[in-house]
Amino acid sequence: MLPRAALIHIVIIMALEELAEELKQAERAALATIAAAAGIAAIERARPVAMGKNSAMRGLLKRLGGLPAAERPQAGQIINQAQARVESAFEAKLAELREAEMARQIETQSVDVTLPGTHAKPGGLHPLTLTLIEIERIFTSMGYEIASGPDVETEHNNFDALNIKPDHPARDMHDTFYLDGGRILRTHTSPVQIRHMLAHKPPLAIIAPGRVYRVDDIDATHSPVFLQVEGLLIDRGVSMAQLKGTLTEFLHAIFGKELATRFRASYFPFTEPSAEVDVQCFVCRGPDPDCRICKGTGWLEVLGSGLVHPDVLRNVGIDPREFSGFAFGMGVERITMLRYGIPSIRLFYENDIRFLRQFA
Ligand code: 2U9
Repeated sequence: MLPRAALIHIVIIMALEELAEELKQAERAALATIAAAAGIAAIERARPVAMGKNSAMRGLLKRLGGLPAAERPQAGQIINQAQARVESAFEAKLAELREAEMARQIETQSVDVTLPGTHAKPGGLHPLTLTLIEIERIFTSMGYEIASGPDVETEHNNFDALNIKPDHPARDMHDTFYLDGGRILRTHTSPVQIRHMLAHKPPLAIIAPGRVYRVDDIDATHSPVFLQVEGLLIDRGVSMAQLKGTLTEFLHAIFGKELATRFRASYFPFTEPSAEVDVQCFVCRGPDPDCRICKGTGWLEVLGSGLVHPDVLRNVGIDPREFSGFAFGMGVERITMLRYGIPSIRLFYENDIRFLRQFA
């Protein structure tokens, strides 16, 4: 009979040998799995098997507790060394497979640098912008400056200062967008001229292009938002003669010299006398009772104008005995429709590329 101590010793040696044998097998199996992986997907699938929490090697580490304390450090070290060999084999194989994959991609995927590129079509300016630029060019060439102001205005600047009385139909809720705090969306760009006259002494000559707002249902010729250009010239001795000369010059520049123009008496609260301006119908060029463009009149209305009302001058501190002036206004959509033969105002806002391309 062996002494008890010797027996224990033998049991320990056997346990160690068994562990060593299992470790060898686990390492061999892990290395074989790694070596057999034929692609990146396969090696990634081998990762938990070779070195995951539930791998055979990790299982051996858990069994260290069954060994006497004196044997544990050495046994642990042996297992860790084996695990390190497996991990470095794994990383080497992964790098090798990645390199192979990259080489395969370089081999099979090629860029044909001689192929034509994708062609970016150049854009163009919107027809309203084209007309606006042309109007601005004509008036600046005559010495006018371009002025601007806010879209949100006071009732005073938009109405009172312009001699539009509180009972005037344009003040009606149906025409004007009223905002909180007594403000409104300007219904014309005239308040820009009011602001300009308050800030500058005459003589002055400005045009005021900008967006204006009116409560209106949309149809072929109406929109609740549209563009206006208004003009104002104040000096000593300004009469209807200068107004007529200036606007005739403008209309010849924008519609062509061959079309006749005419001035018709009219009424606006802010001008006196007032005149509306027509150009000869560019379609029928004369009274053709069947013409649908001018409705048989032979004329197309394009501008409103007049001599600035003395009360309007007084409202901004200009003495009407010393200075007089003329003013005019036009709708940019209307001018653009006539220039290009565009049948509906809606086309300007729909952004249909087939429409817009024709102006590029
Ligand atoms: C001041 C004094 C007078 C501007 C004017 C018109 C006549 C006119 C319309 C044309 C078509 C508006 O877009 S439209 O609906 N405008 O008929 N506008 S005189 O008169 C002014 C402006 C400012 C200080």
